[in-house]
Amino acid sequence: LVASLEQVEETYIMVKPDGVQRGLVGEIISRFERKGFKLTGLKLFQCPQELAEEHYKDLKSKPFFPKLIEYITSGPVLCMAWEGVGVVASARKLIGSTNPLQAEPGTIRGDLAVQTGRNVVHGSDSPENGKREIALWFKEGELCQWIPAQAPWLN
Ligand code: RTP
Repeated sequence: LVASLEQVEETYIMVKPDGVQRGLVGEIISRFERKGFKLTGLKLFQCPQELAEEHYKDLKSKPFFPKLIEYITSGPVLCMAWEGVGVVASARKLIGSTNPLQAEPGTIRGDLAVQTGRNVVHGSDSPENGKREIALWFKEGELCQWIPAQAPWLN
């Protein structure tokens, strides 16, 4: 009942190349799955330069932008779309602060990372950006709307 009164949102979560290389894909998927969100898209993908630049276009003027693009395109990423009530802010909490040294223990970055430039995972920062980023990284046929048979409270 509570859930039906709140807004169902979508967020784009991405395991960055360092997370894939370190074998953290399963661990990171598990955290969102166990929390109770619904996976609606999943793929391993080598990100082209243009897509990385579009995704991070708001950071274009930052001094670290070229290094960021180099990092994100350095190897495959795991692209995910997740759906649920309050999923955007909740996923950001599960991920933790941008600088992993400031991220709380128990968060993904707090538990698994050290450097800002190698912070293993991305999560959309607003419902609008969640929609924008899912549309940017996935084709329509790659997303799957489904009703979990054993967990109708997730619908
Ligand atoms: P994300 O988009 O990846 O979830 O990260 P965020 O919102 O926590 O952080 P944002 O400020 O949007 O930065 C995006 C990504 O750029 C890299 N970064 N490097 N000073 C630096 O070297 C620096 N600052 C940011 C990080 O990979 C960050 O996640």
